[in-house]
Amino acid sequence: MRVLLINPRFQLPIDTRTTPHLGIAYLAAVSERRGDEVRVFDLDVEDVRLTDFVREYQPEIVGITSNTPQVKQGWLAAREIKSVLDALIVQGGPHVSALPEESAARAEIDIVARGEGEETWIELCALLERVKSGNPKFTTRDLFDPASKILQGVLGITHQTLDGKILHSPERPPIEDLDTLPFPAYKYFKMARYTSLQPAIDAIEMGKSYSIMTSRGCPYRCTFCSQSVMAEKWRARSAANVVQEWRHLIEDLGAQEIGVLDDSANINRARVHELCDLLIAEKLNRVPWIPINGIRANLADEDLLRHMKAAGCIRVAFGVETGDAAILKSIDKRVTHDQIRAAFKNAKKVGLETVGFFIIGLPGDNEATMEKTIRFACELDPLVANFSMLTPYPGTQVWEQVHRNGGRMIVKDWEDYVFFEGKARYEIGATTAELQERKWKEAYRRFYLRPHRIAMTLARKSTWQHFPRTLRMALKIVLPKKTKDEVKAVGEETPVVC
Ligand code: B12
Ligand code: SF4
Repeated sequence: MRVLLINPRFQLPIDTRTTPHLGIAYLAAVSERRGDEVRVFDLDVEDVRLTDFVREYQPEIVGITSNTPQVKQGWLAAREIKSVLDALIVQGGPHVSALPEESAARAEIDIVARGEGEETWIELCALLERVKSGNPKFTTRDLFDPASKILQGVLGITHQTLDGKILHSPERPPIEDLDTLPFPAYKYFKMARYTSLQPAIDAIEMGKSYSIMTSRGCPYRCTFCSQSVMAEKWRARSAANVVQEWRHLIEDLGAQEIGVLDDSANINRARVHELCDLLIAEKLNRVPWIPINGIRANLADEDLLRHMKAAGCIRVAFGVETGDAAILKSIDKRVTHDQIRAAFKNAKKVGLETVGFFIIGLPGDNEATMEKTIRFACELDPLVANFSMLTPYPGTQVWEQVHRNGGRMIVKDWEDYVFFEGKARYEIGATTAELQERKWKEAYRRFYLRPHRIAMTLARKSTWQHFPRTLRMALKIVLPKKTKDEVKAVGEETPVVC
């Protein structure tokens, strides 16, 4: 089977980084293992037209990934492909998992794959191959004839039949043993065209950066987090399997920094200790790594952090979210401010750099609670404080709150569901757009323009090594807010947020 996997175009207006898409890399790997011919087309880095590529390659099945800001570009890519040939188009990813009917109802999308995708994807590839093989006159329409039972039994999909009915098959259970998955197939990506995931490397500009995911899922259900559209069950790869991939990234692919993408890597501390032991024993701790999305503060004790540091980790992030105890409770973060204080203190004590993620504009936020968030950020004083204005994503509890309790979305276009700076995305009650925008700006100014922070920034080697970026960051803090279009034009950068 000729398989094509697409990452639709979507460069963040605030961010010029591009990284290979791990979900696509996994789908490529399972297709390769099935014996398919595979191509990856990442519209963020390609310089040929999609239609030209498709005309030449003639894919039989196309998989398109989509988070919320990408979904419209995903539909556009699908339309372009359908204008050239009749390939089966499958759309997957967080956005369509939250709103499967929206995509399934579109003429250019044949099937929506909900949730974790590897098993659904290879099942669809195998099914298509089987149906096509005995039938030279096959068209993709044949699959959607209401009388045909071809798609029956494929778990985790949504599609529209020819008579206009949208059908959802039952959920697919999450993959139990993640060690059975092949390693992500980066060989299908034009690696030289990607930037580093985040500037973890002090000495090498645009060093080679790779990602790894050592566990999937999250047992927590924070009300603002899109993790809720994916499997709740937390599953981890064995330390040995992770280290094997780690070695492959460093020794075969030349990784100079590694981003650990787990939602909550430290749910099982014993596993992290085991992983650290192996990284040290196998001398893989020479390459810096960062758990970029943060680890759980309530599970980050001094011992664990010290071990992580010895194993090559250079920086840890914690989702702090708010300085107000009642809001912290209301977002179901299941952590206390004292646990967060202890985590930052311990991380600094063992010599790790720290990042704090803070949210301005959670439901219930007002001037006083936002003030507490800014003060708490200053008290914790991480190396990087990242303040984002809340974006309610479909499928999250805050999305429901906004739509049920008289909130108002300010952004209307899926493409605007990004953390572009300076503009509130929604308002509800006392959490007005004006207040969010004012306090967000104030948060950055007050955090970074304290005298010891200015001195610290000037003293850091990386400030001067990445001077253009540092300057852009500094301007973000001191200049008046830009419109979205102006931000898009500038291509400003921000610390990692996801
Ligand atoms: C790393 C990461 C980033 C990185 C890199 C993105 C990249 N190129 O991969 C950076 C920092 C750049 C980033 C940016 C953003 N991110 Co981000 N990011 C992540 C993170 C932490 C890991 C992604 C990942 O690799 N997952 C592992 C792989 C295996 O999973 P996957 O990609 O989802 O793919 C699986 C399934 O979704 C499915 N699947 C996906 N596509 C397809 C296609 C087909 C055909 C099939 C069959 C199946 C399928 O199968 C795959 C394998 O199981 C996720 C959280 C998470 N746990 O996934 C958030 C997450 C994807 N990000 C999110 C968001 C909101 C963003 C931003 C919009 C934030 C912003 N700054 O404004 C931007 C958008 C950037 C963009 N260009 O589109 C949300 C998405 C919510 C939504 N409704 O779309 C998530 C879910 C975080 C969260 N919990 O809220 N992100
Ligand atoms: S914010 Fe973190 S801990 Fe909370 S649900 Fe999302 S991934 Fe899990």
